[in-house]
This record gives sequence, structure tokens and C-alpha cells, in this order.
Amino acid sequence: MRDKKILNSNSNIFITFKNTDMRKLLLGDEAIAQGALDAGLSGVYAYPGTPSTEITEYIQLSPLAKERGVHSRWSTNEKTAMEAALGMSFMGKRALVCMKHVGMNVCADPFVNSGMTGVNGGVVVLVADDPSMHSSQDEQDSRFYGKFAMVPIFEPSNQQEAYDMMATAFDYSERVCLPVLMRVTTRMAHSRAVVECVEAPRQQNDLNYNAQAANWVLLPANARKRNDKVTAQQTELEEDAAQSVYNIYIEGHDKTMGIIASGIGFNYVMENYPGGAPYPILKIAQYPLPKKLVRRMMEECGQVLIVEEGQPFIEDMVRGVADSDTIHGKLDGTLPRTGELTPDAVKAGLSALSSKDASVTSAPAVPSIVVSRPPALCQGCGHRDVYAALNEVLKEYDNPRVFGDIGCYTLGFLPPFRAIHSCVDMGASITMAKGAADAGQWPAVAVIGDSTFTHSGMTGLLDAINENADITVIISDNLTTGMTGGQDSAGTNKFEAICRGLGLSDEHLRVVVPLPKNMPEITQAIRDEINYHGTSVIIPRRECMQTLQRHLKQKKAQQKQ
Ligand SMILES: Cc1ncc(C[n+]2csc(CCOP(=O)(O)OP(=O)(O)O)c2C)c(N)n1
Ligand code: SF4
Repeated sequence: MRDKKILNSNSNIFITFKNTDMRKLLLGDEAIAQGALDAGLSGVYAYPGTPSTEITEYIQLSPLAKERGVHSRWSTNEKTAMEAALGMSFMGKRALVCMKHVGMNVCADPFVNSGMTGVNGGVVVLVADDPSMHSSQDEQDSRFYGKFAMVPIFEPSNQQEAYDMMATAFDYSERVCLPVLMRVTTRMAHSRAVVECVEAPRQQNDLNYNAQAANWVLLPANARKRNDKVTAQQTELEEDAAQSVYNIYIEGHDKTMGIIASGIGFNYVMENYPGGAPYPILKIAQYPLPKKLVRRMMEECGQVLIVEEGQPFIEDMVRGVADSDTIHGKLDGTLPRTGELTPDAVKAGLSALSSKDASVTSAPAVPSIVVSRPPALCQGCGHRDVYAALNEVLKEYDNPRVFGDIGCYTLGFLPPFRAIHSCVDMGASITMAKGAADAGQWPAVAVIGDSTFTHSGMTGLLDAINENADITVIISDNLTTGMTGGQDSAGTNKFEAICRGLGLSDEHLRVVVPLPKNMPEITQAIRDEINYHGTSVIIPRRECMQTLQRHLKQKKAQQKQ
């Protein structure tokens, strides 16, 4: 065992490693997972979504989680995940909720209301934003949800901080009786660094009913009291943020400019100054925004550059309505308004504002040797046969409309299929097809995957069945959640029962095997159900090629043993 002081390559901040045996090379997501386990986690509740998926997968494979019986099975969607975590918290235990940014839209109801109920055991809601939309349909910045719900937000700048912050966030959540929203972005989630972990993980909380249970019943009389309390608590949360060890004011001798930086933006700033920045820097990692520290910078510095990943969340607050020309960032074009922040973009912003900035170093130019290639469905994928059959049948109709959904099958939009006309959010295919049918559209076809159907499609199908809407729903069941890497799908082996349970007649519930040799049978099923003027469901079922190969390999390995 030895103490070691090393320079963290990401942040230029010295971190003291006490015990090199406890050092692990971890992805940001893995550091979060390990941090949660070491902080006495009792359950992770999550729905897969890039770039957050690896957190839950790490916990699912963790020997410590297994030994301690930590809950880690996937939830059906982000809303059920958030509610289960809240239930665990009310019983006194620590729970982690994980999702990608658009998942916040799905769990917004319980999330915002968890600010009103408060928590008992600590709750951390980990949300991974995807600026540049590497694998998402929008670029939303989840910090707005934290502000909206009046809960504290943590935003780590590097993997070590992500690990350390989990323990702080759980402790803090229990101290202020509020959930903590922890926000990361793609680069942080998916890059590796050495992380120093604690030697002895904290024990899990015992079951306890200490909290004021009346808070949990959000009848108006109770909710009004809580609303007053949480509103009043904002001053205390802001003071805590001003005192936070994660919000650091770094002195600088050149006061012509000050830099406010958060999340990975802080790393990008520090990368530009390997010898130390001449300007004062305010690192923000805990919110509500510590206005006291911001004011200090505004008073001390001639102008301020705000470097943050995502939307101009801090910048908007700092500017207010005064719109001063000494505040720079995304809103005045000093930094790009959209897309992922890059070290080069930050360097350009710093250079634009600092005439005598000899200390800014150039990052070596990256040769553009990677030729971009459009994504495509895997060869042999069952979704291919579904679209081939659908296109074949729809040639027979005038103006058919196909409402798509989110998953591998969204690629049916691209050549060679060009088969879908919309893709908005998880579950929207069925409800949008219904709305179109209500408007007089025929044929109106919905194509949805199995995991997406259970995530958010079932309720829409109930609406359709209740009104016998004239739509044909294709649930393309590949027995997995393919797009995010093949996680278990909540409804596997239950789809016919679910459809029947929702009131669909057996006559209009068809199951087919999507293979080229079955084309006549599949096309006939689609044709028949389109021609039936009511709600029908066709389930093409064949395992995803990727999970099939994985399962075959596992089987072979088992046979060898
Ligand atoms: C609200 C929300 N949560 C998570 C995701 C990430 N995501 C995109 S598609 C998908 C699941 C796709 O599974 P499935 O419907 O079975 O289709 P497959 O990819 O297997 O074809 C997930 C989890 C998302 N886009 N939106
Ligand atoms: S991962 Fe599976 S579902 Fe996705 S395209 Fe490949 S075979 Fe199809």
C-alpha cells in the first residue's frame, strides 16, 4: 500500500491515490456503477439507452452486486424504473435510476413528483445526454429537468469525479431528502481512465421507515406544504453548491478573462493549458448554480467565457436578460451552439477572446481517414424480411403510410427499403397510425419492435383496440432489445397474451416467421389484415442474428465444458 499523487490527464488537477491496489481502468459509465455499489447501493433500475447502458450491465456482472443481492434486472421503461427506485427509497434503501436523455421525457412524471415527495434512502437519477445525437433523436440537455424539478444536479468532469460523486450524491440525497440528478455526456460515459476506488464498500442501508410518510401522499394539502418546503430549500441547496468540493474557483493572474466551465468542458479548457491557465477558472459540477462564485468571477474579470456541453444552461442564467457583451459562449457564437463540444472548438473560442494567448496549445490535427458509411440492418436480420414483405404488399395500394418506431428497424427508412414515413419517440408508431386512421388515412400501418412495444406501445394499442381503429400493427419480435446491444426484452413470450388481454380478437392476431421462404405467407397475412377494417396485429418472430450468434457460442462453450 502506498500513497501516490498523480496528475489526472483529463483535468490537470492533482488527485491523491492512496492505494494503487484499488485502482481500476474504468469507463465513465463503469466508474458510476462501481461508485454506486461502493456507496451501498441496493438496486439499479434502468431501461437501456446509449450512452447509459453500460452502467446497469456492469452492475449485472459485478460479483459484489451478486453477493449483496443488488437488484439489477432491466425495467420495462424509464417511468417504471423511476417509480421502483422511489419505492425502494421509501423503504430506506439506496437506489440508482439510469437512462439516456430522452428517457427523462418518459420518466418526467415520477421524476418531477419525486422532488415533491422527497426521498428516504438516497436516490440518484443518472442521465446520459448525447450531444451531436450519435444515437438519439434529439440533443436535449437534462440539466433543465433538474432545475425544473428543483432538485440538486451533479455533473462530473472526469471518471474519478464520477466515481467519487456517487457516494457524495447518495449521502447528499439522504441529507436534503431529495433525489439527485447526475448528468453525464457521451465522451465521459464512454471513455476510460484510471479510477481509485475505496477499499471497503459501504454497507447497504437497513429497511427503515424514518421519513415523513405523509409527504409521500401527494394530495393537494400535503403537496402544498412540500412545495413550500422545497422552494424554501433552494437557498440552502445553492449555498451547499457554493461550498461544494466539486465547485472550484481556480485563481489566475490574468483577469482580462475568466472561464466558467462544467462537465467535460472543464477538461477541454484544461487541455488547452498544460502549464496551467493564466485566467481564473470556475469549475461548476454541482447545481443550483452557485451565484456567489459566478458573481465573484464577473466582478474580478473583464469578460467571461462559459464552456459547457449541451445547451447554454449556465450561460442563460448568467446572462439573464441583461445580455451583456462581456459574456461569451454558445449564445454569441464564440462556441458552437449545437453538437458535441470538442477540444478544438474550445481552443478556437479561447483564442478568439484572448489576443495574447500564447499559452493555448494546438491539438494535433486528426487526419480524416475514416470514411463514413450509412448504417444498415445486419445481413439475415428478420426486420429485412418484414420490410421486403411490407413493401411488396403496399405496392398494391394508393398512398399507404407506415408509421415507424425506434429500434434497429428504424433503418427501414433508408435504402433499399425506404419503408417508413415517421419515427418520433418510443411507442409513437401505433398511436400515430391511429391518429392518421382517425383522419381518414388508409392503409395506416405501424411497425414497432418488441422492446419498444412493451416500453410504450401497449397503451397505444389499447386505445386502438377500444375504438377498433382501422390500423395494422406489426410487432417485429426479434426476442431482444437489439439496438442497444441485445438486452433482455420485457415481453418475450408474452406478446400474444398481451394483445389478447388488451382485447384483440384471435382472428386478427397473426404470428409469422420472417424468412425469405415464407414470403407468400407473410405477404398474404399483411394483405388480409390491411383489408380488414379494424385493429389487427401481425407478429413476425425470429431471433436477432447478433444474439443468436452469441447464444450459439455460449451453447458451444457449455458443451465443451
Ligand atoms: C425513451 C427512450 N429510451 C431508450 C431509447 C434507446 N433505444 C432506442 S431503440 C431501443 C429499443 C429497441 O428495441 P426493440 O424495439 O426490441 O427493437 P430492435 O432494436 O431489437 O429491433 C432503445 C432502448 C430511446 N431511444 N428512447
Ligand atoms: S442487431 Fe439484430 S435486430 Fe439489429 S439489425 Fe442486427 S440482426 Fe437486426
